[in-house]
Amino acid sequence: MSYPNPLVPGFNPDPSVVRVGDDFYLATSTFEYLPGIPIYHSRDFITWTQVGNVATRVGQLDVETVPTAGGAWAPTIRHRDGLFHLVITDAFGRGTLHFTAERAEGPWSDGVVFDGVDGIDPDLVWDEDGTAYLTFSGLGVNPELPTFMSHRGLLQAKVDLETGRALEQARSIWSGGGGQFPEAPHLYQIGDWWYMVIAEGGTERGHSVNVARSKSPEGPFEPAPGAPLLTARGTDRPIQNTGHGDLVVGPDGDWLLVLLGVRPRSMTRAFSALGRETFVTRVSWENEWPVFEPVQLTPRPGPFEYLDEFDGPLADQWMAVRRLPESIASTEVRPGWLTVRADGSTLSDPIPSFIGRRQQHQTARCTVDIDVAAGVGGIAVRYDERFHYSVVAGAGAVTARACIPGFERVAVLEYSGTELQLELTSRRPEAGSKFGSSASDIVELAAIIEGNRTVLLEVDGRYLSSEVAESFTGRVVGVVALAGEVCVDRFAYAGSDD
Ligand code: 6LW
Repeated sequence: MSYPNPLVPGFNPDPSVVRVGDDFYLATSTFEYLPGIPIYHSRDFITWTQVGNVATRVGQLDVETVPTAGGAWAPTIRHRDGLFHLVITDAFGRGTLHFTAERAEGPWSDGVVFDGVDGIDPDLVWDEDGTAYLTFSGLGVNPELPTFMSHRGLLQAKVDLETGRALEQARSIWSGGGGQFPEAPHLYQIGDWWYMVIAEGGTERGHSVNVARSKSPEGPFEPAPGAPLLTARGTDRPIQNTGHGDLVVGPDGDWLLVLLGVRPRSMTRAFSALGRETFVTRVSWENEWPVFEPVQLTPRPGPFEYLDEFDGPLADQWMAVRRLPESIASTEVRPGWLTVRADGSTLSDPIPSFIGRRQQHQTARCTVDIDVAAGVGGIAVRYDERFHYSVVAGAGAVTARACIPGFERVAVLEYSGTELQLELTSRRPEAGSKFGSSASDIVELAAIIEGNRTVLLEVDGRYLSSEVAESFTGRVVGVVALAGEVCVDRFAYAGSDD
């Protein structure tokens, strides 16, 4: 059987997966976005449906003030005695956290902060006696500690999950194979061994998977021969930056590794518009060591479409930045419409009046049918507060704006009506394009007024890519409000990877 790759497309890095009977649940990182930490469900490992989010309430994550690229980093999802457990670092926020839920769909608990755990990328595992071990990367992300931004390899402490207290001083258990940032540990008891799968080489082109094993969860750990065991570095594979994996036994009984990667367009200098996505690869065993197949590109056949008409509560896929979507958006104020309220912010602010969903395909067209009688707003694609493109209407004009740090391009079309369609398209650069051969995509910002389509701006997409923008996230496309209130009747998305 072959599985689709990307497995979960769009901004879905640091995947962790758990099998419960015949069901699989997968969680990914969301950084400064809320709701945080989506949970995807599958039975066949092919179709993945988002069934909820872990952080749906104020206070579960402290992302209101986190810097760009801070927030929810690198979950581990596990299941034991009828309870789901998810550990994660809220980087520059609450710290390393433990959430539980009876159903993966939620509700999830408020989260307990691990006391005495100074690092990122926590993994949770239990030994035969039920002792819980938290294994993590010793990268200090607490500015109040002297270890801030230092790296102390892979650390481990026994923990009390009730109180979140570390039961011992964290011990060093491995420093990896010499690559930058040994991180993302996951521990498993398989046969006679405890295996530790880690990432190293940094989450960019140097990324890789390494493994060590021991007879005890505490070590000593013996590194696998022939590291790195999986990497795309220096290759022309279409999926790059592969690493940060989690093992699971798939539906057919074979071992699989879910991991992150990017899909850059172009050659050595290449840009990945969608950010870090979730992929899968097969695992076999030789001499009691895992052997990972290179990650193959097998996108699902397109086109992929959805239409949100806002006839009920906001779908789980909608996210806002450093706040919950319901703090600015409602489908009840005007039933059947999405109303987004402005608060004086713009897309260049850390907390914009914006809610959006992941761009999941390398070619994508998004449109909103919008009513701007009571405000100014429109459609936007955001990587972070420094990198965003938008087209908004209201107050007598349609305005397209492309912002990257220190540069802003604006195009204005006079328009005094109130109902129109705004469109944002990401398309493959055609041969001989004025943007050159290494653009990730070309982004078009357009208005459709009474059937007439006007392209206001056409810009190089590479600035909103994983290689250029500062965040660890990916593209999020949605609705922005700049003044008053704007109402959206339909949000339509059509994407393809052809
Ligand atoms: C993640 C860590 C990493 O926690 O990026 O570069 C962080 N390394 O593994 C965010 O995805």
